[in-house]
Amino acid sequence: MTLTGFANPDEIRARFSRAMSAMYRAEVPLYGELLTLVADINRHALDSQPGLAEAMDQAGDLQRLADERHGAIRVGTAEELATLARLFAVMGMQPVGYYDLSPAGVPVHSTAFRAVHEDSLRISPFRVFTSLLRLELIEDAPLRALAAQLLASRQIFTPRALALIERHEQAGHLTHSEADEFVEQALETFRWHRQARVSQAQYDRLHAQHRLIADVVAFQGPHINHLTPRTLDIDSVQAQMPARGIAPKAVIEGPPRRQHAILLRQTSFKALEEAVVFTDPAGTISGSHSARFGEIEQRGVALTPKGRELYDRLLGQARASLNGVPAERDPQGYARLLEAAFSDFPDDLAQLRSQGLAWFRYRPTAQGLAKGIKGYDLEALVSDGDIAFEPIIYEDFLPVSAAGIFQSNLGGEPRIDYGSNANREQFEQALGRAVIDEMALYAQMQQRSLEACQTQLGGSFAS
Ligand code: OOG
Ligand code: NI
Repeated sequence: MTLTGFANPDEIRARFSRAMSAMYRAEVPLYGELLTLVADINRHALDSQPGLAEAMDQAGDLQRLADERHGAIRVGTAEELATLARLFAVMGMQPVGYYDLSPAGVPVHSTAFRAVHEDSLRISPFRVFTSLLRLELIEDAPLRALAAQLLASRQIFTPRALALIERHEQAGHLTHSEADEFVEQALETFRWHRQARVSQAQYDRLHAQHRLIADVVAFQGPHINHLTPRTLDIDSVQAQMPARGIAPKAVIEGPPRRQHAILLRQTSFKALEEAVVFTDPAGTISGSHSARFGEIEQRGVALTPKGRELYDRLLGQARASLNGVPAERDPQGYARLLEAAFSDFPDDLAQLRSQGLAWFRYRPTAQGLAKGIKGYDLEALVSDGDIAFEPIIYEDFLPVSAAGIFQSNLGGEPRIDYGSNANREQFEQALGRAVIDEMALYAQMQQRSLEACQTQLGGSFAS
């Protein structure tokens, strides 16, 4: 606790993330099993790869690892989304990026709430992938009306949570005891509700339109649908999951395995078929709903727009060479296609840097500090060993991967063709503000590290 009377937003976020994890662990026991597996494998990776722990420690990436996770929720209305943005702001989380999932047959668009500054990310990188249901993509008008009416009549925030959000906006901070209460109250929004707000018949109609619509509309709130720990070796976790009673999806989403991880690799598993109670008289009718799942991810270096373009192109190439056969049918074959396509992507930090494909954080070495250099150019300082560089970790998500995660957890139902309906403007209007461009954030991080080098070494250098 600090000496001031006010709670630090980064601390509130760290505590909220821990509280969410404890709640999800109690609700979804398989998540606890997954955490144990990931911790074992991370420890093994750190023990067996010389230099890894030190490199991660240097980058400020080691301390946050055990506590690192993202979650996901889905909301139904503009007001719910805008209020969530205000709730996350109390914890120093802002909306970053816009993701359109409609091309994958999922009627939502999304953003990720997260901290944006490296100092805050080091304290807690907790992120929440947040999707807004797009009722306008549902063609069945009576069903659309039912969904709209159900959404209009629910309140997903507790009165006290709303009061504390307002308090934070007016005062600019919360006291420690208000922050304690805020964490407790905010958590209520993400809790699972066994009692549905619809009859069995209504649930069936919503579900028949799209499982996701039933999930968003039929319940009291946007239950957290997964929490994802970060692993240092996703292939080992994937291989060891079955022995722990966890059946992962067949294919790891994202780039192939590499010497130097780029962006994000993810795999998920279906966690639960949950008992629910419908509103039919006397609550006699009960059924089940499956929404909540587990996921793991491995994060690597963030790519520049040029690197991202190359990634998108090579991924597209690998997928095109599947010739329409689902990757799940031959995971090994797909892994080979992916590796072949990505042989065109340099797998060497110096190359990634010199070709401008990835973002890096720079810092003066002991040698550089001892010399106290002035006026050299950055490349000379790097090649002389006066300045070192390390990868900036990717903090965001990937739309193609997210679509794969959505699809595998929605089950094998036929895909609805919503076409491509990106509408960032409409999303931002609902959100009540613009989303932040993630590339600008990475560029700022890199730039701040260069400026810190200049301050520490004395003088300035051309970059
Ligand atoms: C979100 C799916 C996307 C990820 O990590 O890409 C996602 C959802 O199912 O609500 O979590
Ligand atoms: Ni996820």
